[in-house]
Amino acid sequence: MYSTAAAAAAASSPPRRDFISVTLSLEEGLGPGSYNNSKAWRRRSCWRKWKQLSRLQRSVILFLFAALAVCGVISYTSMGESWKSLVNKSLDDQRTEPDVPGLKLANPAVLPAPQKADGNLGDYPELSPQKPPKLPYGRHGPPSFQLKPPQRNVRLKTQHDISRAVEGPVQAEKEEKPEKSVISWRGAVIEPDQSPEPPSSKVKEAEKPSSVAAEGQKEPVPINERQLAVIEAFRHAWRGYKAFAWGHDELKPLSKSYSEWFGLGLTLIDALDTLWILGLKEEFEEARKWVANDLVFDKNVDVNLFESTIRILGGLLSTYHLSGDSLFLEKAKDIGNRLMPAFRTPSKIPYSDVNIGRGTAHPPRWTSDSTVAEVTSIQLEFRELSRLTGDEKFQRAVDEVMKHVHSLSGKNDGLVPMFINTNSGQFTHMGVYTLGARADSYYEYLLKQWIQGGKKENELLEDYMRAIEGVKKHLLQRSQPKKLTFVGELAHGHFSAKMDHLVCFLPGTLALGAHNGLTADHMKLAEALIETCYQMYAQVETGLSPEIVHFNLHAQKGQNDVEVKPADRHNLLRPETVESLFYMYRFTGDKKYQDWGWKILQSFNKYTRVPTGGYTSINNVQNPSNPEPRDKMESFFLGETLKYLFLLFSDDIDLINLDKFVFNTEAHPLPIWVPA
Ligand code: DMJ
Repeated sequence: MYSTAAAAAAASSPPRRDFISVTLSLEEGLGPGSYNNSKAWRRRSCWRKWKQLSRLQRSVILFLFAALAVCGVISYTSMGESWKSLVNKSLDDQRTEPDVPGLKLANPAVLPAPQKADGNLGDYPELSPQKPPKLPYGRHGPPSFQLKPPQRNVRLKTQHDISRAVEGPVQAEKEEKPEKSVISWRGAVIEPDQSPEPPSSKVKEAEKPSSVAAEGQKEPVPINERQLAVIEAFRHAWRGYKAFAWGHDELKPLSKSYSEWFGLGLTLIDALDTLWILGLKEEFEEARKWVANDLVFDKNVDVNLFESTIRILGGLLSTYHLSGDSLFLEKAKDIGNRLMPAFRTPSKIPYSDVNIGRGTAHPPRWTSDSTVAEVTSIQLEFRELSRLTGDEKFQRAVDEVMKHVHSLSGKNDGLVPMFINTNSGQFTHMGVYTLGARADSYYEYLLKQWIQGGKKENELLEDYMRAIEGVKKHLLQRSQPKKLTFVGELAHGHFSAKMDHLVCFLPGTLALGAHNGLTADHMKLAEALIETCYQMYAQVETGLSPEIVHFNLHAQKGQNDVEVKPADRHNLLRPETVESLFYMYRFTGDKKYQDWGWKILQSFNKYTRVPTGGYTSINNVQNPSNPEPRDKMESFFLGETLKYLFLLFSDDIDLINLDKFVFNTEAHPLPIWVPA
């Protein structure tokens, strides 16, 4: 049934205007007594009415429907876009303005140098800032990290974005009224005194790395030929270690055996994060298995507190950060706890040795002194362990050492003697000042702790700045004939033109300080010193540096700047020069530093490589026809030397970004704490 109005309309069939069909429907629906709203009736009725329309009317209606549908789709899409941009905007508002430092001048060097977040969030896994711990490090607290797993096997020949550590967005620090200022490398006036309070040693809540994230989206950075050469060298060294020394401390590549120092698989642990950074997945997995199944610290063995901290604790912590694998944190906690008895001394200055099975500690047999560098170069690791575990005792113990040393008399313009007594807490063997063995990493850790803690611990910075002034005043000299700037030693007022290879950490540290906003002079000095360190290789017959050199202060015909004494002409495959080359290249982009590193690698390959696997220390860098192999590959060759070479040859500043990581003195990268 349908209404009379509809019938009339159908009968006359005049050309209709578009609205007619609507009118019909209304009449139908509202017609008294004619109401039938069954589905079938409605379908029939509509169909009839449709049929009654002219072709033109139908076309117009269809056109209108089509137009409506198109409008609907368009407005839906644009709403989606504006919704997305709204959401993005609000996310952007929450995060720091992206600012990736360029390779050449990576940081404009203004204090407080911001802890830069990479601008391209797409590079990283989802950023998930973590809950800031309560008051562990002063007002700002430690940073949150999100870290990537190795995402390639090296065979792919890409750097991908393995080991690129990511922290949550970082807020630029608040500007505060300067009290003291320093002129930065780039000429800006900087303000080191960011916080009136030193960080609290109270750690109440544990900090964890973020879970391992998904594949990164950034274009992989291809591995270049030089990096491949480092990987090849590493594999060669690893092959020897695996075949003849697996699970032992050091490889003896000539005798195809091993030596033990602590009996804790030192080389394997030292090499874990290098394996990760080089992208050697299979080897990493194998090594991980050994750590999981065979690494046991419950052993009646004496270990050196410093060496086991920088190599084992440092290596485990950095591997934990890079891989996100809690196995490494568990092991780090275990060794950290076992090292704590070292601090039970009358002065709280730790003993040099700890029995990690018995929980006892003692100084060396012949003295109750500890080495200054040793007791002041365990801080980065113990502080990080506190941050991760929430257990304040680790940080408290090492902070106390630093505070104590800060307040001690007996320094010479910031330069420290080499020994400190564990009973009295006083410096001993006064009057000898060096940046070499027994003092070196004291200076390195002053700066690095300051960086690690977010540049707030002013005493550390003050001590560092004062010490560098002390170096300039007492230890810097120039050699003849090439006028190389070098760091000598001072013994009871007498200058000695002797420089350990160990001192070659200094250019890198100075450059790192300049990058973090310290004075421009430091960068200039770094440039001069790295030239000298390179000459310690270049002026020697094998192209490898001896352990110690003496510089000529007076020009003599036909003489080099560098002199080597018979007792000092060994080379232990040490890292310090390539370490500094890495920093210099990162901060200046000057390719000469890569070229120098390349020459050094070639010399290592020529004179220290053992054909059956591994590399060896040598006794005589001055005799290319017989460098006298020593039959020992130190763990730091894999932990440091090859790692720094690999990083030196990389143009990817995110491959261990120096605004996010600080390397411990064994080249294990630890996160920089970022204000929460
Ligand atoms: C490493 O164990 C560390 O770099 C330490 O700071 C100094 N000695 C060796 C490398 O030379």
